[in-house]
Amino acid sequence: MQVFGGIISPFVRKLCLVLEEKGLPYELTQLPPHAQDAAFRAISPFGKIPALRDGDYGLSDSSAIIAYLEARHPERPVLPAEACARGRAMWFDEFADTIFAHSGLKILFNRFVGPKLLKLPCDEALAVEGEAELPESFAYIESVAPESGWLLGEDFTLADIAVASVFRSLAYVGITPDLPRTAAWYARVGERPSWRKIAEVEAYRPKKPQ
Ligand SMILES: N[C@@H](CCC(=O)N[C@@H](CS)C(=O)NCC(=O)O)C(=O)O
Repeated sequence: MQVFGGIISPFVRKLCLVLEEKGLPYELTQLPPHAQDAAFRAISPFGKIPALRDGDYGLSDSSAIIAYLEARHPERPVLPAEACARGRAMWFDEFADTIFAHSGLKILFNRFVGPKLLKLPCDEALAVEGEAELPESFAYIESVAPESGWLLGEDFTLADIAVASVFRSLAYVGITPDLPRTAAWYARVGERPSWRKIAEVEAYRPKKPQ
């Protein structure tokens, strides 16, 4: 399998963490959104990252891809089978992507990815807007963060992966979880072998040719 997208994206990281948790081999081709790579564009109609190629099959959108992987490789699940828990897992995924990351990316893009990586002008007003929105997400996460274990109980699931992945992206702009239950849960996530593996990928920066 081949994953397209830069690991700094919470959605790309989420997908890679799911692949690691499932023990599925894959190759990561790091590229930015809208990259003019033909193999990538063939499977990401709007140029968004991530996208996945699996043999003849191609798909974009992290949540769609994870639903596909879960159906194709149900062993070592990241989604619970029980109906209420499955619904909650999808809720956390949706919350992470469309509320938490929606605010966080305003900051990440305008203070880091845009100006530092893509050499694009920064919209500081949008970053400030994201900063004003984030406390609501932080308060919500703190209200559901468990004293021990994971967001859905005993099993580590997509719920934990999706929310933690947004926090990891926010670290690029100096934002870390500081509410106590959230910080303790996030530290536990950081001990997962899957997380450590992705942290190594994320720490590696290929040198530019001289
Ligand atoms: N819901 C999508 C979101 C993907 C997404 O928006 N990725 C960003 C990068 S973090 C992107 O490609 N942005 C470019 C764009 O929106 O045109 C997913 O989960 O994959």
